[in-house]
Amino acid sequence: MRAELIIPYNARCHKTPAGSPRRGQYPPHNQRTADMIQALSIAHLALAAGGLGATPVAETAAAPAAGIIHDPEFLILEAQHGERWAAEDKDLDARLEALREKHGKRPNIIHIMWDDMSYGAIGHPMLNKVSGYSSPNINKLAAGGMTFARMYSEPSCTPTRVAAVTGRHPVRSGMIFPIFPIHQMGLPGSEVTIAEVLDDSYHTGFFEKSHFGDVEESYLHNQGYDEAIFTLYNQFAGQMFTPEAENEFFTVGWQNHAWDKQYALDQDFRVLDWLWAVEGFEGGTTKEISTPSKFQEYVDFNAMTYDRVKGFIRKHADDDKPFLLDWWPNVLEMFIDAPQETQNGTKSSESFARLDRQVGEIVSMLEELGIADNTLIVLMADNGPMKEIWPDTFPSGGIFRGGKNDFLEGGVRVPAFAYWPGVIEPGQVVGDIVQVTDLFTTFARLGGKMNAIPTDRVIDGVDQTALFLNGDGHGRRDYNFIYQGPVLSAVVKQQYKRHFAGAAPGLAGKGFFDLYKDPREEHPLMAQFLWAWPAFDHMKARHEAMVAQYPHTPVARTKPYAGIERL
Ligand SMILES: [Ca+2]
Ligand SMILES: [Ca+2]
Repeated sequence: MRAELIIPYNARCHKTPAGSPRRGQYPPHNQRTADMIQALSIAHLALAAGGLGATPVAETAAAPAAGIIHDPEFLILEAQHGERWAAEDKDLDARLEALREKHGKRPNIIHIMWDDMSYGAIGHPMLNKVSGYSSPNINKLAAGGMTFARMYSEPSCTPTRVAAVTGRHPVRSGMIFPIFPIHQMGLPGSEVTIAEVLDDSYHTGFFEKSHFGDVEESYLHNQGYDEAIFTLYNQFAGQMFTPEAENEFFTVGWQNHAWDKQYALDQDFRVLDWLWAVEGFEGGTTKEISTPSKFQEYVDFNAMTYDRVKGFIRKHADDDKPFLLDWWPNVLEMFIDAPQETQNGTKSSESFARLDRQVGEIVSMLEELGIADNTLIVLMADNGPMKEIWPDTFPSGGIFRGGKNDFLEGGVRVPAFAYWPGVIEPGQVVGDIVQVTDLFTTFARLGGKMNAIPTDRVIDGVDQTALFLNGDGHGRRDYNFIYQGPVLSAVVKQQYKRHFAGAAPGLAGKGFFDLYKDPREEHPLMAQFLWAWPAFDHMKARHEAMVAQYPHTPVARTKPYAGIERL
């Protein structure tokens, strides 16, 4: 089946591109600029011909993005802004080159991403006060760098993490839900991670929580990272599959004494021989490092990986090659045995006090090593708060409605900051939309490896270097597709959002929101948004046409724990 690209139609314009529209298509006689017609026609012809190949798009794309297959929504923006972006990119390249000359290498990149936090929970002293705790070190970074007002994650752990390292919505690789022991699945080897893109240009290290699964091809050192010490699953498996958790009713039926042997015929239903964290080096062996049988072992693993994070920075600080450090810590500790240090007192806020201190230590260390001004730090949560463990979670609600796994803003609008002294101007709050996939593309650009991004698949991540370096209003996307698992549940465009989940067929239904007027998505509208009904329909149709052209690939499923030397 041929995919159809629905091109925006603007009746005020009468210019027609070469060629006449095919049946079933909207006539492409749009546009505000001749470029737009040209780019969309090329995109459309390429789609109709059976593939949106690298060559035709390259002719119209801004140089740094050449060859990358983007969602049609980006092509529409590029057609309208490509000329301006190309000029801006030239300037950005000159600035990045000047930095490279100054420091003798491209920038180090540190991506710190933790779990399950509500928007506004950190980074702002007033909002700290609202919840009765403080994050002084991250607040300082926010004040000295950039706060993202519209950073979108995916709605849960595994999906966001996959999006960050592959630059693709996780639905495209079948990584659509959090993976637990023993799911026997993981990130397919065919996905190209940011570590594979940066390859030999960077030292690449991955530390602490991957959540990418338990099959061999998903191990991070098999996905391009030089050095990786990481959990196959999440921070709950590490502390909830313990006697302490069963005693506290956080876990039911896991411990051997808990279940009725008399009637349990299937002795293999509960798989107890599992494995949590491993260590590996690219091309080397994989070793089990920790599978906690009690809570303290979980704490010890986290402390050990933090030491390894600092060791990784020290080891590569003076090297000719820059480094990419993905430190995705297990923050939450459910059995803290220490004096309460926040007024909030939840396990989430008490645990986060430790990460805030560690972030402060990392920044001090970069300063002492003299590499702070050649290091970009991006800090963010991976999704909204986990309401299921209330009151141990960060305050749910807050500015947005919803939490982890919701397509509501509360599930996917996360606290996020970037810090790069001397490059990112201090004290900025940017309102441009950023999606977590954009980090992949932006890091590739900063690393000088845009040409290593695969061109045989859709890349959702947009290069946001201009936003990082030039600030508010210089972002390159005004849209976001919000998936829950395999379902496209909502679409955001500019300040508007449409819920597709739960909509009855046949009418648009009351599913439109103005996020400025109604950030909590409490007042669904329809009549006021009749103008936007077709526009959102077309966005979704174009996106799905591209999926038909580049179908999703399945998650990797095979025997778990292959190649691991057990403890
Ligand atoms: Ca999470
Ligand atoms: Ca790979």
